[in-house]
Amino acid sequence: MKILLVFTALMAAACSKKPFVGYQVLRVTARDEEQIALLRVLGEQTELQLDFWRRPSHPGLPADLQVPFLNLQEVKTFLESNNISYSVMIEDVQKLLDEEKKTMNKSRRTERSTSTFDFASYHTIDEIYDWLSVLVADHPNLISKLRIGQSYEKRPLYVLKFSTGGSNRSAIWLDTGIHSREWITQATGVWTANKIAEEYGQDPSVTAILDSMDIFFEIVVNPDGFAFTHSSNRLWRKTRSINAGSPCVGVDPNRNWDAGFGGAGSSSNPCSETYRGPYAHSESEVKSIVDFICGHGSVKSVISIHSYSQMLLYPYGYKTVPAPNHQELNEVAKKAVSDLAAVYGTKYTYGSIADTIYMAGGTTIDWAYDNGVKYSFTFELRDTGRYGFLLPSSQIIPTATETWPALLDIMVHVLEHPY
Ligand code: 0X9
Ligand code: ZN
Repeated sequence: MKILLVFTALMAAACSKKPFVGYQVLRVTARDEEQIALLRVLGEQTELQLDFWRRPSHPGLPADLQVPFLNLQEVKTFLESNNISYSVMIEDVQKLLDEEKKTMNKSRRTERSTSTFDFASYHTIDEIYDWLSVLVADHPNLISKLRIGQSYEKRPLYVLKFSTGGSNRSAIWLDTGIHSREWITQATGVWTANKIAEEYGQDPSVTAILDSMDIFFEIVVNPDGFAFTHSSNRLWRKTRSINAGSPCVGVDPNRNWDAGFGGAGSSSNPCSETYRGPYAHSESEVKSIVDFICGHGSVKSVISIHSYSQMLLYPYGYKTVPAPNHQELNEVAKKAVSDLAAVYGTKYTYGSIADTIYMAGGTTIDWAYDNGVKYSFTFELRDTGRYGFLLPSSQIIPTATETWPALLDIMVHVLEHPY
């Protein structure tokens, strides 16, 4: 194993990609608050280079922990000596990365010969950005592309605008890819944008929505992080901004919003995966959306799409008190997850962020909600951890297909409840 490890590590280093040979993802289930506290302390040992794919929250709810090969023994011994139960969810992260690469190359070969976009495959930022132009060119009367700002590394931040006219109509905001490694979300974004375009004038709900409202859709919210997941580290989550005085790069863009900024579930340590940033809206990727939504003035719904865990969530994440229209949000979520499950039987849980997953300060939908957007939701797409962030591309179309009726339920509710 060790020789293979060194060999593959050298190979990967030659292509300047972070190798994950022998890295495992452990599913860890804490039985009480004391064990949860122990897991949190474990996660803070920077020298162990651990990465919670899913953070510990409530006793009995599993946390998923990625551990480098060289620290596996130490971590497993720690868990065993504290009687914390765990199982191995992913035996070798690199194996899944190799599979993913192989499938992508195969699709790229066929695409080159057919010049069509393969919705069933993962794509680079250049491929997605090129496709945005194609989509706009194919639907000039429905779709336009806005540039709402630029990323830290100066990539354009593009938003698709679906509109059938009017002036400053009420609007629905959708976003995918704020966490760059959640590849199923950008892929679902592409499929969904195409679906909206195809269904206008066909599906009565889509037609009714777009006959009176606009939809704005930012598919690659974190383009620097996304480019980095392709070039260097497939499991990069944060932005790519340089942190003054720290060797660690990036801010968690889902802790950077001005709603409970710096509160529970976020970190002040630039080396943490949940680093909130030096101040609220420090990240241009976040600030550009803030300015756009505030400048627009009539955004009635924000739907922000993440993975994984199969959940549909609503505010709050930074506090445990129920949102004023909690009951209404709960009913919408209930119908949405039931219509989602009706497609292939995929089960989602739903509720407020704080109740359902964990406390998190500075998230997108809490900011939207506190700024007057009554219908703020966030999805955690497939799966529940078998593949986690490395969901095979064979699941892109099924995931997007089942998510569609849930999205429509929310959008129809917004249409039918003007405010
Ligand atoms: O920690 C997060 O930011 C979210 N989980 S993720 O694995 N996608 O990073 C949970 C926070 C609340 N959920 C959403 N805003 N989707
Ligand atoms: Zn996320």
